[in-house]
Amino acid sequence: METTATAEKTQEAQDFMPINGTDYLELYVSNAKQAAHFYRSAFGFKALAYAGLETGIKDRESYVVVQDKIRLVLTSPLRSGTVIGEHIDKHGDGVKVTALWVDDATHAYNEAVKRGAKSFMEPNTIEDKHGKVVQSGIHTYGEVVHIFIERNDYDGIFLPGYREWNTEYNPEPVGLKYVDHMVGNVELGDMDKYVKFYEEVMGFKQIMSFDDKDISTKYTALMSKVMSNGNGRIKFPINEPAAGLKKSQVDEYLEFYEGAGVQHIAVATDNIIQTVTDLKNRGIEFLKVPDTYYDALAERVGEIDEDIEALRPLGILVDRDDEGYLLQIFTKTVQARPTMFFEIIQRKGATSFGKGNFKALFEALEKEQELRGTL
Ligand code: TYF
Ligand code: FE
Repeated sequence: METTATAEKTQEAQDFMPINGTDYLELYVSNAKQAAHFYRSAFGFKALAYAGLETGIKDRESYVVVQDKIRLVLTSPLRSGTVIGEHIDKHGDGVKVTALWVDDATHAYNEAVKRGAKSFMEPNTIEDKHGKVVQSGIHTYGEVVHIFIERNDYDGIFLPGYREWNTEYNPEPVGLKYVDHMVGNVELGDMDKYVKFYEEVMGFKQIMSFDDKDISTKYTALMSKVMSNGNGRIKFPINEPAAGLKKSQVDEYLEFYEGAGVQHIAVATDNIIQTVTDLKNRGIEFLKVPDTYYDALAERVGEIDEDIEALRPLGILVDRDDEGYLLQIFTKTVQARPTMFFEIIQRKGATSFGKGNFKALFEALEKEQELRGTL
């Protein structure tokens, strides 16, 4: 009994910042109305909520779309000279907020700030007739922020301040379930600073690391460390460019985003063949690896449930680790600048990130860079 209680206490003490999952991701974009249409039409999200002129907000407009556990907030300014407008002018469209669902947003904030986090938003309560939400926020790499959302006393559609967004146009979902991980690109030399940030300020642990020996092609080199919270629901790999022959994909991102930011959002499906088929039919473009990748696949990954000949035309990649295997594929970048993209991932036991695919993937990325003349 004694030991159990002590073990629980230790566990609790270690996880001073329990997080239930990703609450929402907010993107600052130049045309939220059209972006929302894209995420509904092409990515299978449904209209959920709206805030803007019709809810009494004068300077910005937000559309919220949802697919299973994934919520995206798409926000644009409604006039010049706003903070959001400045963000878009500098970075183009991109992720501003990673909101984390917690049971106590005041506690999360106090613990983080006590440990050195820079405050973005002090704890405050927002309310409507559906209840109340406590929110708070801290800065992370670049201009990205983490907002803590405490919503245990709220049963509204999204957040106070938003109204339901009713529309008859809601294309079929494509089977996206939840955010598996979200990757940040940081400037050369900054990786360890942010590893330390996630360890010390948020109580995360480094669960994996890749260096330029694992991930180098003829041109690209990068280093990556994967940070995870206690229950594993939040995984934030961090990439840093490493010296390579030419400009790496991380360098290209940093140049066009004009600083550190979110590089890719990996979303999980439990039927990647169907999901990718649907996404392709709706015009989403994916990176393509050479056909020879599939000739060597069976030998590399062994027995898998899927027919390799079904994966080949879709360009779905496979990798195996000690615990199982995973299937993954990467979209081309999804906005004007060659910055953010999506990963579609299906895990069949594997908890890793597809190290065995890095070489083929980065060579495919370099082909895109070559077309842009940025390699
Ligand atoms: O999240 C990951 O680590 C994998 C692989 O620029 C990856 O999705 C790593 C870096 C990168 C693209 C993909
Ligand atoms: Fe990934």
